[in-house]
Parts: sequence; structure tokens; C-alpha cells
Amino acid sequence: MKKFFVPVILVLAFALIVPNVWSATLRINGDNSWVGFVNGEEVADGNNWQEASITEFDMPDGYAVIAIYVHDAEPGAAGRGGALFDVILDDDTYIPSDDTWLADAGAPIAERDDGWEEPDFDDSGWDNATQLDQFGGGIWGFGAATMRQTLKDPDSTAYWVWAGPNDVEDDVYFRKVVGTLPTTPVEPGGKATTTWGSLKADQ
Ligand SMILES: [Ca+2]
Repeated sequence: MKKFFVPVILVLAFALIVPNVWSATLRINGDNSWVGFVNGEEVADGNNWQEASITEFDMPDGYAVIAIYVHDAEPGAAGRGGALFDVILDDDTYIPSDDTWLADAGAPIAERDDGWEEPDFDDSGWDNATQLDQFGGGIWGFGAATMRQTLKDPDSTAYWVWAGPNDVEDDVYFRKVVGTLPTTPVEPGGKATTTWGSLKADQ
């Protein structure tokens, strides 16, 4: 019996010492390019809409603020923009891009300096995202097979989203809190590891 109980006690003790460490994965596709942030830290970018950036991060405070910028390279009605992303927590909680995310259209990111990506940014004036086709269908459906090579385990069930009409706006921003907010305010922390980060480090 002792052999059984000792590991259980160790696990319980560890759980009490480290109550809220979650690991999570952020996957982003954007048509045409994107930059992703976790708690205000830039952790992802990409410019091939069929090849997701994949970022793993931890949430020692039990939550994280996700902020994503997507740019459509074709001005106005010359091309439709789209963003597809998801967050997977280590208990398999799946948080897809959909109309529950907040969205805002504006100037290109190089011209935006209002702190939109920061955890404490006031996004109360933002609208809900425009929800477009679910992954696999619609105008981006022809790319799904290629995208699935990275969007697997789990397969994406996210929706393509935008801010406002996607044949009008070309620079859009998304935000959402994932995990569980603490009962007393805590500045979110955690260090991200990312395919993007390792690529940048090699340069
Ligand atoms: Ca456009």
C-alpha cells in the first residue's frame, strides 16, 4: 500500500505548490500575413496562409491574453482577408477562432501604437469578430488538405474570421482571454516557446 500512496502524496503536494500551471498551444493561419502575441509578447508570425505558426506557451497564472494581427495584402475589394486560429489547453480544451473573439480594424500594425496587444488594454470598444466559413469550407476550402498537415492533433474546427467586411478591411486585430481569470488581479506571465522563436534564433 505504501508504494501506491507515496506517489499520490507527491503529486498532491506538487499540485498545491504549483496550482495553476497550464501549457497551451496557439496555432495561427492568416490570409495573407500575421503576428501573434501572448500576454503582450510577440510569439508568432507568418505569411503563408496554408502554413500555420505553432506556438507553445505556459500559463502560470491560469490564463493568458491572446492578441493576433492579420493583414490582407490586396487592398479593399481586390481581395478577401481571412484569419483562422485556435488555442488548445493541456486538458484538451479547444478554443477556436469564431465570433466570440473581439475584433478591431485599423491602421497597419507598424502604424499602431495604442498597446492593443497588451493584457491590460481596454478592448471594451471592440466588436465581435465577423464569423465566416468553418475550416475546410468556403473560399479557403481548397487549401484545407495542405493546412491539415499542421492543423492536426487536434484537427481544426475553427472558423475563418475577420473584423468587419473582409472585402473592405485589410488590417485587423483580435483579442481573447483564454483560461480562467484569477479572483484577484494578477499580471499574466509565462514564457513562450515557438517554432517561430527557434527560427528567429537561428538567424
Ligand atoms: Ca482586401
